[in-house]
Amino acid sequence: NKIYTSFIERKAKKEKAFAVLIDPDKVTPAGIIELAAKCTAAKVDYIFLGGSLVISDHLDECVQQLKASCDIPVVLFPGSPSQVSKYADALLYLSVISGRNPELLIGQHVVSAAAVKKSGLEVISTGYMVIDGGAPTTVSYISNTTPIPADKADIALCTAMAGEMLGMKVIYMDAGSGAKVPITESMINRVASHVQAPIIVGGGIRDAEKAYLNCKAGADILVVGNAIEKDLSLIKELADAVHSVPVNA
Ligand code: 1GP
Repeated sequence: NKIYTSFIERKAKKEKAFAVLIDPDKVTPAGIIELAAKCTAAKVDYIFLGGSLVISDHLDECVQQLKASCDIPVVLFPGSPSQVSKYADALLYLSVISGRNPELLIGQHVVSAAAVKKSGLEVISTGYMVIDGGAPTTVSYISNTTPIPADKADIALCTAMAGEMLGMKVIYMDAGSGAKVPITESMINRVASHVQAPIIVGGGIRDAEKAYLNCKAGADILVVGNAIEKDLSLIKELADAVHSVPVNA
């Protein structure tokens, strides 16, 4: 349980972590090498790999190439049960607890359980909560679920608490990739103040200031994908911002 243990150890020390999200459909082999070098230089803590629509079939190669190019742990963040690669370090085993789509709560897990088990991957049970990001995102459309309204912090809190009491080890609050409006600090703070599990936050974060504020509000792991695809120099800026959050915040 190396990766989950690292989440817990960091949280205990109140050290914030920065994760770069890579969509396997949007990277080339040369791009991976460049990205891995930039992530290493910026001291990125985790690389998350996945997307709502993975069309290509080179997930294994993508993971292997990342592993060959850097020492940063690669964590699968699958948009569908087919996004499993035994070469990764861990798998976020997502149940979409913000929604009421039984397929994404348990159905697809049953179908893919044997394959996931066989992969030997470290499996991290994750309560995945989609929060309204101001406009429909790919995740809200594809998951066929209604996101939690952005101003209903109590619904987010009770959803996260229920997930934690059901045994989920991590809570992922996501406004969806490319969200117009990222999750508010007040919602993050509300959830963080009553939930012990590490909290991952992502969706629509585009600058260092928002990254910093989200971590200060209670995010333990901050994820950025879209903005980095557009501007690789943001990797260092964002990582520095996340790592600069004081441990007594
Ligand atoms: C999406 O939380 C991630 O699932 C990251 O979102 O691509 O908008 O940074 P962005």
